[in-house]
Amino acid sequence: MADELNDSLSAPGVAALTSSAYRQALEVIASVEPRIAAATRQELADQRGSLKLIASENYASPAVLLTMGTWFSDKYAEGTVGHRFYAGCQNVDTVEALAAEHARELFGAPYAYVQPHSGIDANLVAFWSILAHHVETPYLEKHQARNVNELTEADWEELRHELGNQRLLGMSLDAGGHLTHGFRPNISGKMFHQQQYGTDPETGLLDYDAVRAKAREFRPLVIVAGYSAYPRRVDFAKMREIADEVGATLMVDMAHFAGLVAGKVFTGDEDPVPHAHVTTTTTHKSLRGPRGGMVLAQEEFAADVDRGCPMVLGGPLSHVMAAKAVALAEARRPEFQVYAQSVADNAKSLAEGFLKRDARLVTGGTDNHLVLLDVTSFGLTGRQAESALLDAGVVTNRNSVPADPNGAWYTSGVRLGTPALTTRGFGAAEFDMVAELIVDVLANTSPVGDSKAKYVLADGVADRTKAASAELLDKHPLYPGLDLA
Ligand code: DSN
Repeated sequence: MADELNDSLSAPGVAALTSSAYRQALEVIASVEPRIAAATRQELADQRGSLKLIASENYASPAVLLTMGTWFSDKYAEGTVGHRFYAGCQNVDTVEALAAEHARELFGAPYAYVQPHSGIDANLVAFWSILAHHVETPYLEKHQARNVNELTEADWEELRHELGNQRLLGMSLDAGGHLTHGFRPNISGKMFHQQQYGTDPETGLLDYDAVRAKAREFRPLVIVAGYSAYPRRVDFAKMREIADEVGATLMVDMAHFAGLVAGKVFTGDEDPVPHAHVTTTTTHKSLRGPRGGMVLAQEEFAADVDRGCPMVLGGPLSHVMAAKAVALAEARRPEFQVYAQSVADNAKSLAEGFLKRDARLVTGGTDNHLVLLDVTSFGLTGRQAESALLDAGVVTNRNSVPADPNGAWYTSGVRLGTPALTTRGFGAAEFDMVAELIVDVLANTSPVGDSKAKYVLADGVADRTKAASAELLDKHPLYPGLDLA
């Protein structure tokens, strides 16, 4: 059972200490703004009482959460370890160096940059460091300039034009890619000439020959691999081979599956870190850390990645870097590997639970932490399914399926992930029951007229789902022993 987080919280003394810490913290907060204290209590109650299946969410340990609430929040520390633009950063240096060391050791990465505040920040740092590496640095060298301030206005205009005319090839949003992988409305789709690769229309699987053909034709500077809603593993060795063949830099965004990499579920060709030139991630999804981002890089990109601040970032969030260090230390424990394997095993059980009840899954299954349920077989849009499930206490998010006829707002799918409930200790049998509850809700939901949003959930279904969920949730309480009363 992968509930080591709950076990450690229930250890003698720890639950009492955590309860006392939070009770007192909430009293202090209530003395200034009681409504925030009340909302904080309510959020815990809501999270405890619902089936959280959002694939990008998790529950961080109390040690991680408590680390974020300190005076490190008050410190400015622009720059890098030992090289800051502000005085008095010796303790921030300790924190940042430790977080980076844990990240390097955990992922076997030559270099780790732990300052990005989020996933999009991490991707922006990666994009600009790749541009700096391939475009800006040679340009400066050609003009014998140390930085852009030493260029003439005309040179700078030319460099700006070159920086803004590079090509990026990423996975399309409806195939499971992310907004930041070249989606037109996102800055990544505006700062690069972008093209997208999709998945095979029959199988829904990545077709490496098609990616190779597109790369040969388009000759991108950057190929982005990684996904937010693709329920399968990726062969990163093959993606690197394609990148090398066309002289591109391979950037992998492992935000969703970093926990599976850290937990050694994805190894060899499925581990992006040794294959990518630059790897980005968030720290709060399957990795189970604080909300934030991180960039890992091969040595040749380290100096450029290190310029994240001031290139695209402001002052680092030192309190969050401290919490990253704590979370990464947790992920280096052997129990984390047990957790990560359970996340993948549970996703398989969830998928099988759907398939045996005749529900339709994109790609026909999963081999990572998520399942993409095509809800059109229930006669619903993703929006209707998401809302009906929420009425029944099941928290999910609607998601496009490949070539989605309902577009990115209404969608035709619901994405479900196992990281959060696995942290609570749910196992394969419980995930089979979760599939049963979801199929029951969707089978009892009907669209209203032609609306893509309105629906009716049959009487009694929400109540019976909540009652059945409550039994599962009570068996695996969130933060057991944490008592705010
Ligand atoms: N919002 C995240 C997700 O849900 O996948 C990605 O940015």
